[in-house]
Amino acid sequence: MSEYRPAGALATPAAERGHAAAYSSAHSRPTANPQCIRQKAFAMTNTVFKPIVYLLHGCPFCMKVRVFLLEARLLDQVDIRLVEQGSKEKCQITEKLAAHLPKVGFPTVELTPGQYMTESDEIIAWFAKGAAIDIATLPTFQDCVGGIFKDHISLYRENMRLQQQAV
Ligand SMILES: N[C@@H](CCC(=O)N[C@@H](CS)C(=O)NCC(=O)O)C(=O)O
Repeated sequence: MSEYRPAGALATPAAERGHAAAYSSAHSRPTANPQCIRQKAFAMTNTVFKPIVYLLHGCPFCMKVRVFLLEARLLDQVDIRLVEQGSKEKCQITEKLAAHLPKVGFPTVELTPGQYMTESDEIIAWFAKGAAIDIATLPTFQDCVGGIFKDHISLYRENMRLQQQAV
């Protein structure tokens, strides 16, 4: 499993970014000059992939991940895709994720292109490790996990059990 590195750590050094930007404005048309081709490839391969975080509205496990990202100040390092239960978008995303996962669930994160992780606690641990954050030092997250999320999750599980008994 590759490690998460905050986007700032992955970004191209400023001097190189400037070089790439200068190149793209000065050489917007294709050219056969090998030096230009090398520079163009450099510019194209240095885009930063933001992990894609798939969340389901109202899901307590998804909210736990979101509160962690918020308090850890990592929200701008990820691309959040929030879907509604029963929506067409949820069906499309579930279909897309099913090609990569034995069982689709929310939250799910595409960590790097084609590499997926489910399970809220593992997702949180992966981001925390990559950003060198000790989750014990996040008071709002800890308060939620020990309080409202715990209650919400046990109600959610009880509701699921009751629904299964009813069929
Ligand atoms: N153990 C998982 C539980 C995740 C879970 O049960 N998510 C529910 C939503 S709250 C889910 O994905 N249900 C399937 C669905 O709605 O399609 C975690 O911690 O991430």
